[in-house]
Amino acid sequence: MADAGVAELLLKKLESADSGVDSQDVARDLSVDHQVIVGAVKSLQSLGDLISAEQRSSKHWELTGEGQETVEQGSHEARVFKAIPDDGLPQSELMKLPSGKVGFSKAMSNKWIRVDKAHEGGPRIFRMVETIEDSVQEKLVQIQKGIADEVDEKEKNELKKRKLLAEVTVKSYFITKGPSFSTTITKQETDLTPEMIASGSWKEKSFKPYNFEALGVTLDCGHLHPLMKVRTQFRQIFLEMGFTEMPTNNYIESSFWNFDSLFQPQQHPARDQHDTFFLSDPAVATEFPQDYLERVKKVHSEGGYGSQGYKYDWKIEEAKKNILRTHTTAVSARMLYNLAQKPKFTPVKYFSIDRVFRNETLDATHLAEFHQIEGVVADYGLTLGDLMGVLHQFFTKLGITKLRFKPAYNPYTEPSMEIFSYHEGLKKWVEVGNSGVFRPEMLLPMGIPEGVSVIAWGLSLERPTMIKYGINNIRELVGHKVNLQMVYDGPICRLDS
Ligand code: FB9
Repeated sequence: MADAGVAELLLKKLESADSGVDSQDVARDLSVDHQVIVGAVKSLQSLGDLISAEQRSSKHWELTGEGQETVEQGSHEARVFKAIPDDGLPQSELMKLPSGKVGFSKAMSNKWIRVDKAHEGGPRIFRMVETIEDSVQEKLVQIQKGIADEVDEKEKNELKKRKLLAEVTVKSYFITKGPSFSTTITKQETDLTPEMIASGSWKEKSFKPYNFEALGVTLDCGHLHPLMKVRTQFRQIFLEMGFTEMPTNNYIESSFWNFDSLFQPQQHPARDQHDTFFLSDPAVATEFPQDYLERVKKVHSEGGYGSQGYKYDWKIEEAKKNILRTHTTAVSARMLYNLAQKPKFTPVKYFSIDRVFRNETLDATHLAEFHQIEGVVADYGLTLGDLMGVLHQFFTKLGITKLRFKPAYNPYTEPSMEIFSYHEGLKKWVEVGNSGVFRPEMLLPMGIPEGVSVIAWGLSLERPTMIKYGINNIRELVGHKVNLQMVYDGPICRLDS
């Protein structure tokens, strides 16, 4: 039966009804599935106010399959009673009957049967009464006839426990005439054509109302990964703050720029295999600014610029080793060195957001690589207060306003601070980054002028992304196990709300 036909039949039933009709009743009258009537209701509602439909649900009792079998064959206990001849039945035989186990215990509790355990040949079952009244079957017959009210709730629940009866919730619509009720369905136009306007025929036509709730057609197009959406937001924040993006398109870095230029000693644990990925080919870098390299060697091994240095035998072989960069601070070092080569120092604000690699223990929130976000400001006379100020400005744009700073240690910054923010959801302070003032032993060998200080901070891209997108395991965000549907469905990112 076509939906349009069903819809018109529904309207005709409604016309003759006193108040309204129930969709379940209509489905029964028309011998169609209830969902067909629901479809007709929805299509009539989309045409305007022809009908009103109010969802309701009702409960009623229905016999289960076993309940139906009991109506036809009697209860299990009645079938057991009827199976016992006058001279009794071995218990072992009785238990083989389909109703044996359930019927035996019920018949015993009804005192319909007894067991003679001393009987020769083994326990034997005998009837205790001449006739029985199968009340279970009688109640189910009453319920089946629709006179369930004569069976009290306690008895119904008893039958429900025996899985002979089930309480079924039925959802339906109570349908009434709408303000624009009509038994005929006029086709609704979806387009206003030039012909309609010219002829004036539009005046007699009804137009389908706009559905402003309709979702746009999903385009079969590319999709940005959530990390890239959040990166764009962070990039926007830095650009608004007047920062310039650093060129980070070199995952491979020499140990010199990644560690030595940052005054990180060659025996520092972060520089060995268990923390860093070393390249086998090309294993070493060969081009360095020689004069600068000599100054780095000297400040590590002998000190200088007011520093006593680390007093160890600095080796060029260590510095030449190629690695996957462990932080984007290596790029910051290159940028600051280039800045120092210019004839005149000018204050700068740099930022970077790119991948870094660490040979670390993997867990639900840490992989061997992540995206580091880094901000750097170089100017005369910058202080820790300036660093705190720029951090408040930066994190406020993320919607993070309550910050606390905790003294920390980095090989290349002094002082250093871990950055904490109060998480309203978790009701606790969580680490949101690290920061510090680059050491003179890093800046002065580059040629950065005395009096210029450089403040910097860093955080990861993955942590805020996981929080904003409600992802608990980093493997759901990046890696070969990512469900691409998550990428397709991911909403745009707004970091400040
Ligand atoms: O990102 C981190 N946490 C974070 C950041 C933002 C955020 O936003 C909320 C939604 C609004 C939430 C959380 N952290 C730094 C803190 C922790 O996640 C930490 O466990 C993991 N850290 C990474 C390094 O772990 C090996 C995050 C990563 C990190 C840490 C330090 C730096 C960069 C990244 C740095 C630096 C630095 C310091 C001085 C000078 C220059 C750079």
